[in-house]
Amino acid sequence: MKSIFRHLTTCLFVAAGCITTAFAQNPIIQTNYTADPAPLVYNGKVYLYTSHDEDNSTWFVMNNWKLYTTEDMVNWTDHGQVAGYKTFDWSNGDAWAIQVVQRNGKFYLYAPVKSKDKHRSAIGVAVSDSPYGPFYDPLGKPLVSVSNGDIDPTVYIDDDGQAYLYWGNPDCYYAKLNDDMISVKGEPVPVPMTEASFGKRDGVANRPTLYEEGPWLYKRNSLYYLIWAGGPLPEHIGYSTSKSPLGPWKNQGTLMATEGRSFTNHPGIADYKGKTYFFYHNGSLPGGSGFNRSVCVQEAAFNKDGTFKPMKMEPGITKSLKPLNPYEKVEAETIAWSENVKASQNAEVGVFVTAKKNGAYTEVKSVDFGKDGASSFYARVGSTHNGDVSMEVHADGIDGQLLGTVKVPLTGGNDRWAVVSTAAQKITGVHDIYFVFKGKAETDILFFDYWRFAK
Ligand code: FUB
Repeated sequence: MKSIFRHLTTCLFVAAGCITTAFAQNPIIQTNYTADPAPLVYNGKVYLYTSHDEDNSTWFVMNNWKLYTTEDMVNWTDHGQVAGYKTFDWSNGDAWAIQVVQRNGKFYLYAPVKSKDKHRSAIGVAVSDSPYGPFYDPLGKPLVSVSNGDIDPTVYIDDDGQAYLYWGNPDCYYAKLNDDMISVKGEPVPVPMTEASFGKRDGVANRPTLYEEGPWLYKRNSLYYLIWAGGPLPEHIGYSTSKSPLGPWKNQGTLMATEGRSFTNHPGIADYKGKTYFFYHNGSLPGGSGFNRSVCVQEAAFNKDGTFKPMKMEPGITKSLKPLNPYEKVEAETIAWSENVKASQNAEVGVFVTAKKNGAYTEVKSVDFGKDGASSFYARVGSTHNGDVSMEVHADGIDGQLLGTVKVPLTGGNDRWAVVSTAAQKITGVHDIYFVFKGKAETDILFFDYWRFAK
């Protein structure tokens, strides 16, 4: 039996016009509210950087950026916070939509944050030797600062090595980046806001076109795409194409119409293992709204002339691209789907998950036990409750075959952990695995850091 929430999620998508029998994988992160997805493909892995909407927000309360990775497009590993507005000494808030790009083994994080001096957003750049951070600010000041609308930077490095930075709301600007990626060539250039480039909007003097914000620059088969969030609110996703990264841009209409319980949307796109994936956000988690958003992904498809086939918000990707090995340590925060589980991090173990209530669970897809199967199961867990706290391991559903149950001891906090184990029921081949958390306490039933099976 699948849970009510999961059925509801699927029904939302059905109500939105997509009839499907597949169970939802969207939104792909359920353990925190995330927005403004910015994928980066590097060394065979998708690195997905996101904004982070604080719980119960009634405004864009966003302090840091999070990183999730996958190699199979269904199980996402939470790497916690990789940077925040405090990365920039000159900022005092508003960690809004970022993009990270890689050049010559260094990672450049372009970020709009509020400038203490200007009392408005400006765009900074932070650098790291690793996609996981830590990122530092090499400039100690904004990279660009031209207007009140300096948000939503996107960077594309063209085949000839020239990097382009686009950003802005309601005006859109571009600048060429120097090879150092932390300085611009010349002055930023405003993109002409014409009907031919971005469609027509009536009645708003400073927004004559549909372009609102959130540009994402992308190239495919020599065609450049500027994908953007379009107005009026609630936003849709529109896009424009050009034969040059500097335009002129040709409006190509709507890529994704308005839907999904958030008045903003924000595009990100990545080519991975022969497919093109389109990332966006909506408010589809429980408690979701325009300020409590969640990132989603689905495959993009193109017409022969290079235009996108328009998309609706769909349940997402259900088929894993690569089986997961249960005989190596797997982080508890590697998750395909979960309910009533939050992810957090501390100095002791890094990122871990907390089961918020009895019956909370996480699911990991396509776990390959091989021909022989496992004989035992190990997990690092902890709890602040005495007695009757346990974690059940099921195959193929929260009520599927019970592979084992581990008792979770009172360790006294999420900075104190115990490795527990149990004999495992034999299972062979590929299965979806569910960790179901049981306990009588009202909240914070248990903490879970990692797991593995042994043969
Ligand atoms: O996340 C804050 C703002 O909302 C972003 O800058 C916009 O693109 C919209 O998603």
